[in-house]
Amino acid sequence: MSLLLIAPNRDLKPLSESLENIDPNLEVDIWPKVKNKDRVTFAVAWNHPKNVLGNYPNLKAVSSLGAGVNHLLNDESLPENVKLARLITPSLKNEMAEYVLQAVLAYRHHTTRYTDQKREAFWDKHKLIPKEESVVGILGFGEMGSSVADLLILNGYKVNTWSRSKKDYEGISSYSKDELNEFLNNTNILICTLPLTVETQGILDLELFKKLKKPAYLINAGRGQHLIEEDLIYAIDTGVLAGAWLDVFEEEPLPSNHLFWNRPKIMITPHIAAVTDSNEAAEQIIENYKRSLSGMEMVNSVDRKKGY
Ligand code: NDP
Ligand code: OXD
Repeated sequence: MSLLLIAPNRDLKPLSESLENIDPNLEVDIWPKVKNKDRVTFAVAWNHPKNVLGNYPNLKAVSSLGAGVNHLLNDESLPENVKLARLITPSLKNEMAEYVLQAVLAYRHHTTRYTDQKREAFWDKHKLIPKEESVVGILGFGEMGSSVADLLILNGYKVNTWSRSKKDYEGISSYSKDELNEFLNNTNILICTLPLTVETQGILDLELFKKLKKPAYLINAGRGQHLIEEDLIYAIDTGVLAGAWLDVFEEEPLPSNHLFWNRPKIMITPHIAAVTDSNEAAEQIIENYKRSLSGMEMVNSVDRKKGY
């Protein structure tokens, strides 16, 4: 039996070392070097080549190397009976919360504007965006969204959340799927931590931005395909949005000639909001590997029908 790691363009050495430290008897292959494909029963995948997972006839389960699973569900070669899981670790949740908090603070305190001014040796003051005009709305209240909410509540923000089902959670105003308009009308700073599914693809469009309370700002840490990119540019140019902070893009790496690079009101980070820690990941991978062999339900398993 062997465990296969497939993540081209990613250094998998720290993860394979962590796996070996926990279980020296584990047989680990790193794609594309696979000793015997019939022995592979479990795979860990991130941005894997299309349809490669169908090459392993005895595959029982696949874990994403991150929290998102859209790359796994898009693989048409993956048989229906293969179980899916994802990695959720304490550091992933903390990093996401801190990432979003810094974006909220940078927007309110004009940090990127001052960075631009420094480059030009230009002294100009801007009014802090008051907390009353900084009501936060989080699209998606799962592992990431709830971690973001906790830290923002701790920092004194009013927090609205939107999820498929309504939540009973202290310190937030929860809106369910059919209450999207009300949620938007009460939100200034919109944060996307949704999974990418057929239902959520393209959700961040001009019509949605127009429904936000003014001033309005967007932070997208979900997936690039949530956003209609040309709508964002139009919304910023016409004052519908004051700006945006983006970690994820339709095409990654973001092409060097992309319009976003030259927009001062758009902040760009290279998909680093929360990055899986190898040690934490290894423990969860081994746990799920063992569970998959014994037919037990995996930790952080994915509902293939729901798409997350
Ligand atoms: P979860 O599965 O824990 O939570 C998903 C949330 O979205 C749930 O609250 C769910 O509602 C809600 N949701 C899903 N579909 C809909 C819908 N159609 N309408 C309304 N609400 C919906 O996911 P995570 O929080 O763990 O992760 C979310 C995403 O964040 C990942 O899929 C990934 O794309 C992204 N991510 C990005 C990272 C980065 O570095 N940029 C790092 C980690 C994650 P309900 O609770 O009712 O089911
Ligand atoms: C993830 C990510 O899904 O890094 O974990 O985007």
